[in-house]
Amino acid sequence: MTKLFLFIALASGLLFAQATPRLFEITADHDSRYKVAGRPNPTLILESGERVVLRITAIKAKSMNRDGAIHGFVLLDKNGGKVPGWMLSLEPGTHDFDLTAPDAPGDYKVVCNVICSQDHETMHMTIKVLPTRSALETSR
Ligand SMILES: [Cu+2]
Repeated sequence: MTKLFLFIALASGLLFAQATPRLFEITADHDSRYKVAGRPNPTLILESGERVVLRITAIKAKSMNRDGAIHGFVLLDKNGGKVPGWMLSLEPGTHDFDLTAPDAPGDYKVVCNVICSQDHETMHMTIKVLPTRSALETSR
């Protein structure tokens, strides 16, 4: 009886659990560049509203840090507005960040907001947000 109850609880838990978020490995590197594991360019392609985990390894660049952060990771929309929940302070080492992609499809830019070296101003990456598959299907 207890086992049956446990089975039902587990099965319904699985049904209602969200799909495991995709994991992306990113380096905020010593040369003031973002690098995405397995990709030639620092670009991520996400679906609108998708939950993701970014596993970011931050390695100190030449210059300063701010309150222990050696790089930043701030997502901006096409008007330069900061996307809520995407203002990360990167401390040395590897940390996981649970994030949700913006709902509005389009091209977003990640910038570093810690003056990490003389190359800080060019520390960028791109996040492309695509409409969800279900949205694509209903718009056909
Ligand atoms: Cu930086």
